Amino acid sequence: MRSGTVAVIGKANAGKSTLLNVLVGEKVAIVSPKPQTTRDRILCVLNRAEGQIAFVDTPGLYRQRNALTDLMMRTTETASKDVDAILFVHDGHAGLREDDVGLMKKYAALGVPMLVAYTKIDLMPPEKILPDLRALSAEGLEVYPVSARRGKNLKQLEEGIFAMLPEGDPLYPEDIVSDRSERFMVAELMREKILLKYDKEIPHGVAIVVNTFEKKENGVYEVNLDIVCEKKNHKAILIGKQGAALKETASFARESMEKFLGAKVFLTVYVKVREDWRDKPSLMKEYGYFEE
Ligand SMILES: Nc1nc2c(ncn2[C@@H]2O[C@H](COP(=O)(O)OP(=O)(O)OP(=O)(O)O)[C@@H](O)[C@H]2O)c(=O)[nH]1
Ligand SMILES: [Mg+2]
Repeated sequence: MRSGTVAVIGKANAGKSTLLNVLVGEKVAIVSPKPQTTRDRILCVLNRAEGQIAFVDTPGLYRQRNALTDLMMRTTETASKDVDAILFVHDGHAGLREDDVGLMKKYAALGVPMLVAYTKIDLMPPEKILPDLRALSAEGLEVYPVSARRGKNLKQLEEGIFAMLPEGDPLYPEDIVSDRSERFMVAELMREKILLKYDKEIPHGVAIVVNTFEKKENGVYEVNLDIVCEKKNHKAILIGKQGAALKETASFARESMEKFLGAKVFLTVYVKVREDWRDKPSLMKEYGYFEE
């Protein structure tokens, strides 16, 4: 058997979390069309007859802009160390630039085996894909063209990853899919719906604080959470006219939580303002963003 840990690295919005959700067959990380969706490292585990892959999803590589993104980049740097292999995810549809290749080579030089998942090929005509694959191979990179959305070439990718891992027994119990709690996922699902529903800086300036997460005797989950935003005018937009926007977003989130938990959810949500919390380490810590 082979087993080991694999850091999943790539630019923001490349499709890392989507690929992991599809590979492990469960929603372990939220996904959105906006960059900077993932803020924490998330461990998720894939068990096969060949062995076990423990993936570490990471925040996408992104220009630093505040204390939060700075912490996110450090999280990714740390996650790329002390692993058995790196899976570099590249969004093929976004094009292949010199700095993309530079970034791949930087991680390939870290001294652990690496392969490139060239993803979103479902959005591309084959004549666009082939030259990129050739260019990457010419740089000495091992590359797999895949589509998480269409489930294309994932088996080959998996085999490629197993081939990089050392012989050994599984590192994690086989019934564990992710190291994150239900409470964490519920907060993340709320954040995911905010990423999908609101524009510009609003979702990036949101943190979720879960005040209550409790399963009642009748099987219903009682969830009470705060949406913390960083500006007064963001609060007004989040709530909307007579609370309509918030009501819609919360009900969208509740449906997702119910699907995830497999039970009814009674959700109450409040919006709070904490001016520029993303630049205040003490508030960041309060909201769960700190160095482990
Ligand atoms: N068409 C298509 N879209 C994809 C595919 N994989 C991901 N996407 C979309 O790409 C967007 C970004 O996906 P994520 O999985 O959130 O990307 P990420 O790399 O985790 O992003 P960060 O967490 O922000 O770094 C979402 O809108 C996904 O639906 C794919 O294989 N095909
Ligand atoms: Mg992600």
